[in-house]
Amino acid sequence: MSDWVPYPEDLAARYRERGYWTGETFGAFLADRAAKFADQVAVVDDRQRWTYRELDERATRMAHGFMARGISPGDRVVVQLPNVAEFFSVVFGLFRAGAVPVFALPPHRFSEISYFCSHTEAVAYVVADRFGGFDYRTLAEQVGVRQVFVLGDPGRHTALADVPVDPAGELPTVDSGALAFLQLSGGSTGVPKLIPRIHDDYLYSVRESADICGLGPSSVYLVALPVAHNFPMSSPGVLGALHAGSRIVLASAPSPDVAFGLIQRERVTITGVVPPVALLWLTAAATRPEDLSSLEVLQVGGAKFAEEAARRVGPELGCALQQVFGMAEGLVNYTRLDDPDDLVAISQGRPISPDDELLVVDEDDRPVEPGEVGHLLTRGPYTIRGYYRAEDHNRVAFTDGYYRTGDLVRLLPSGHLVVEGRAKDQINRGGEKVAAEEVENHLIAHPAVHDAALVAVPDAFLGERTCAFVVAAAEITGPQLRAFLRERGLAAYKIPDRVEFVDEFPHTGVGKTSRRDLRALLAAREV
Ligand code: OOB
Repeated sequence: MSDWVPYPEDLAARYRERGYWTGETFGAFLADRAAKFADQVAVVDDRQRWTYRELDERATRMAHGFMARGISPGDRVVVQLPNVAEFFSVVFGLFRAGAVPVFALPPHRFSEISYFCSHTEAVAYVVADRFGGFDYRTLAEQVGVRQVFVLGDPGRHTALADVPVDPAGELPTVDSGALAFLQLSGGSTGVPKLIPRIHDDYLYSVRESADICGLGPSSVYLVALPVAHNFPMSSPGVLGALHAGSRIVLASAPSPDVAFGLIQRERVTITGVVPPVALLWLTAAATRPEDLSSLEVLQVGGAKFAEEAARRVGPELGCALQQVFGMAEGLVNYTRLDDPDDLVAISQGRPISPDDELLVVDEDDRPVEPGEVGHLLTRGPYTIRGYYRAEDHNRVAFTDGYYRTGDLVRLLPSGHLVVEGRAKDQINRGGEKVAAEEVENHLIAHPAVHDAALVAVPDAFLGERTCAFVVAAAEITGPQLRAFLRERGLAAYKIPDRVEFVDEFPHTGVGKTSRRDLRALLAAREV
């Protein structure tokens, strides 16, 4: 059995015929744009400013360095870097060496990283020495992967700066239909799912996204969210920016303190944020001194953006709003820059491609009446056909090649979608996805926990927060349980915001724990 599910041959042929899949690979993509935009600035962070040519040269050096250190084509390498310029030299270096980056996010800890390493049989792990007060070298030691490359002070590991600079040997030829990288799914299951993307499918979405978002050589894209997330990576994100010859500006945090200064200094034209960040920016813009007049487009996505807030963006930030409803599995919807304001305020956009196939169905997979709310299923030229090494789960997550998104949507006559809710056991904590079962498994591992259920609690700022309901088997407190989860190395955003104890769980007709009743119980406890 192969590690990932390829596109059916007839569809792959169609996607090539229609010019969606062009045969370009990430390594060649950067070389081509570097030739076109050589002396333009490609990447800016707190310490550095690289032109396209410099970025290209650094990526090639990294590729040779990784190969000299024994990284071979097809090898998986977990990359966990903050928003720094070296993210690009590392990732494109790996692409050129034919290796497969596995994109972890900075908040991930032992629980997530050790799983990514073991599930992908990663041969190396790339980290920064410290970020956000956390020492990633210690984590690297606990994880115990074969090779660790460190940006900054390497401690006992290898410094990224020390990989050999002498180009030795040939770089491999990479197939555009090969696995390019693995990205994380928000997930709803006990362990995180990894998403296999190929060069052909991802670069198609990148080119179209750059076009839809109007990127060009004079655009400046601010990376406000963690760069390895699918939204800032490709919607149109940093890859869209590189495609179009735009400048990428990396922010170490999305807070107005950091981001507004960068918008003013670099004359940022477009950025993408999650709804809570957009709310913070709306509040801050009224009083902060920075000049945000260069900003043309604020993209908001990752979670539902309330209509009232959406209507404030134009008047209060002086730029256009673009809503983005995407998923790392593939499908991305955008409101278009020429859509009427009223549509942009209420809708989460329409798909990138004319070949994105969308079904809106009821509980029995029958299409709902036009305009009714139903489950969104999708397949198309950049939506995966299965998760990486997840044969059993793929049988439930995909039907006839359609990915079951777990989102409840309504389709407008214009082809735009309105996200109305969710049917998956996931909590969307301001764009950060928490799989209920994953956290429940960690809670149940505590000897004083008989049973646990994680549910969403509505929250004015984040949209949702998490509450863990626990049936205790022995004396235990909420703070003790939260500390237990931290000790197990669970990312901070997955630690329950609240812990509530109950004597037993309400059950549904079929005997499953009823999350709906638990949410109602919580609402009742609040009054
Ligand atoms: C983006 O990607 P993921 O993989 O972190 O999360 C995907 C899920 C969707 O299935 C949906 O449940 C939710 O996040 N979501 C939204 C949304 N955008 C994403 N729910 C309501 N409104 C929206 N605008 O989150 C992502 C990937 C690419 C671009 C943008 C977001």
